[in-house]
Amino acid sequence: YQAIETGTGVSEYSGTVTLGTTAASGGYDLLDGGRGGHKTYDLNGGTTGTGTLFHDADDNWGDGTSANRQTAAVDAAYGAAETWDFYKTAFNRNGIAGDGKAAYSRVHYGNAYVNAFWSDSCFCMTYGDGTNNTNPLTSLDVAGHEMSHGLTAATAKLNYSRESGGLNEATSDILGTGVEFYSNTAADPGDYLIGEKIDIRGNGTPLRYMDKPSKDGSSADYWNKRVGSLDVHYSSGVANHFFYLLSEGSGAKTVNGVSYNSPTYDGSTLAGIGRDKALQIWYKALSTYMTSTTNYAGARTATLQAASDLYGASSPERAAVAATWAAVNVN
Ligand code: ASN
Ligand code: ZN
Ligand code: CA
Repeated sequence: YQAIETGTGVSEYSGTVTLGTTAASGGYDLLDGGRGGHKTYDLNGGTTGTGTLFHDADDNWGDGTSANRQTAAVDAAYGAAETWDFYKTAFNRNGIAGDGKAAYSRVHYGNAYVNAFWSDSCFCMTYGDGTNNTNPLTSLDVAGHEMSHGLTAATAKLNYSRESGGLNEATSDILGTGVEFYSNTAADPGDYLIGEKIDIRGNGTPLRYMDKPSKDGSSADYWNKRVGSLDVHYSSGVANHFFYLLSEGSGAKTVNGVSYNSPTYDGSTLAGIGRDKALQIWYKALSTYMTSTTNYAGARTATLQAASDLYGASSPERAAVAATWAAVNVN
């Protein structure tokens, strides 16, 4: 038994945060015993193994800049903790696999590596330092996205190609967004944008937009019979758009100071049922009805069934799910 200590971290993207740590060797390890024993490791430019577990003398971590190598670790550890807490609070789920066991995180992967990824083989997530090694891919929505690839692998096991791959990617965007709204810090309030903090495009624009996915220049707003031939990060647009519309409705709307304008394929006007219910429906569909080969038509069936289970077969929520799939041309 080791006591859970409370450290303080100055993150790059989420402000000053508290961190679960563990006393060790006259200082503290970045090991969160309160959330399954999640550990955060420094790969120090390496691309294999675990590098070294982050350790600190006084339990004050990072300084909010990428010049301090603890800063990316603060964001990664915070992201894993918030995602853990979101799964527990929203879904009563104990960790990715539901068994109370933590994944682990690795930061400072490679040199100026502009990506982050989940690996089922290590049950871990890994973050590059981004362009010039100054834009680590450790923002909260990205961490929640990567960790949620683990959740999908532990539940529906959606194949990472064709339409099921788009649904896999969208699930990570949807749950990563759920984490961001759950955390909702002043530094990073919840939004329906993906990667708005990491400047991956170098011009300040987000990686993806859920209200109108085609704003990224590549993603699909609506289903068509060729959507499965797109990269999975673009075919995800149909489900991301579904999630936005089901949550917030169509047309112009401002949430947490960000303005959206979401169109519909069929010209319908949708009111939205709220993000909390949309998350419940998606999670239940993912964990109960979707399988490795679920496509968009199957996702429609799965979410309709989930809405019936949660709210009733004649509920307005189930009717909203049907109307929202029609609004992204899934019938
Ligand atoms: N960051 C990417 C993702 O999570 C990595 C990949 O393309 N698999 O989707
Ligand atoms: Zn992904
Ligand atoms: Ca976001």
